[in-house]
Amino acid sequence: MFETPRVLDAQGLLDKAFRKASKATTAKGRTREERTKNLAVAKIQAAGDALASTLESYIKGFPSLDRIPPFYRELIDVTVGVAALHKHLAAADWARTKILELSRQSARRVQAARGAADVGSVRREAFGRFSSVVKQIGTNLDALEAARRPLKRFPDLDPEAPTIVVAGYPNVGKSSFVARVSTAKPRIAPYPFTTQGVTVGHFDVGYTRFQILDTPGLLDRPMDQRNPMERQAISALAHVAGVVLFILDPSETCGYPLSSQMRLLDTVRESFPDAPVLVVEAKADLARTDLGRPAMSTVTGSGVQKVLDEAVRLATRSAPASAPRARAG
Ligand SMILES: Nc1nc2c(ncn2[C@@H]2O[C@H](COP(=O)(O)OP(=O)(O)OP(=O)(O)O)[C@@H](O)[C@H]2O)c(=O)[nH]1
Ligand SMILES: [Mg+2]
Repeated sequence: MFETPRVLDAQGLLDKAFRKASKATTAKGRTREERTKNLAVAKIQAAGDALASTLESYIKGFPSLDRIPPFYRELIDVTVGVAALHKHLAAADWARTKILELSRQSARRVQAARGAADVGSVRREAFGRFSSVVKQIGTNLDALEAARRPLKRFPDLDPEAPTIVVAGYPNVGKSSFVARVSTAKPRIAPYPFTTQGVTVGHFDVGYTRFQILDTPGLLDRPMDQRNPMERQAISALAHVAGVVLFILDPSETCGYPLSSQMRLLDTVRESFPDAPVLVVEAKADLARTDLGRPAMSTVTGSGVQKVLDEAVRLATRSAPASAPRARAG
């Protein structure tokens, strides 16, 4: 979703800047001294500008924290941490300003220097100060590089599109359903916590594009004990769900009793009273409760279309008769 450029570490950033500086090999001037000074200034500026512009590209590459939609803000909070990201970006900006200031100062000192040796030592000192500023933000640069990866994986959501959020216990068949009805190609595996973050798939009904969000499995436990993966699922439920498709696994082959799954369902209903919740039973080829809930099997395909149609109807909130019919893939 967010295309942030790769963030170099302190040494990588300095190498890049000093390489730029070493490319300046001649400078104009009437006298030999003028040429020596102008060349030193050119090298300092080349390094300083390279550092400042690279840092600026990092800062601009991250989403602006006060303008992003709540869902992304919360995703950042559960993955990287909004406060932490803010701190690291502020450090990068501090270094950028400091380097430009040092660059201007050093250029003035070069002009005031007397003799080639003096010019050389001013230039070396400028490079030394650049290094020390960049090294001071070394840990911030590393943190930004680490922050970039989860940001890149964030789902690309259309805020206008009707949205189905698929939720439930781990290993109940959420991804299997999403894979069956949409463009998404989530990983499916016979163990819990296969899905590690929120991903999005699409399908069309007539001319309407629907979004379907696959989420990591949720356990029935208090919010403060939830791991970052579960919190991603919760933020999807809180901020983007037009309808929640809650999947139960009555076969319990997911590894969790149905009673725990039902308790989670109660919590979801209480926590998100505004979103309609469609409760369905998965793995109907293995077991079902006969409690009148829609049942489906993503293995045989039975019931999948019906579940999707009902989710589409709730997501668009239109009358059943006029609801467009979805096509299960
Ligand atoms: N028999 C049967 N197995 C199913 C069905 N749907 C899913 N499975 C199996 O259940 C296991 C879990 O499926 P996933 O789709 O990965 O489940 P999930 O809910 O996305 O799991 P997490 O991402 O770990 O929360 C896999 O081994 C699937 O093949 C079904 O309808 N019938
Ligand atoms: Mg999954």
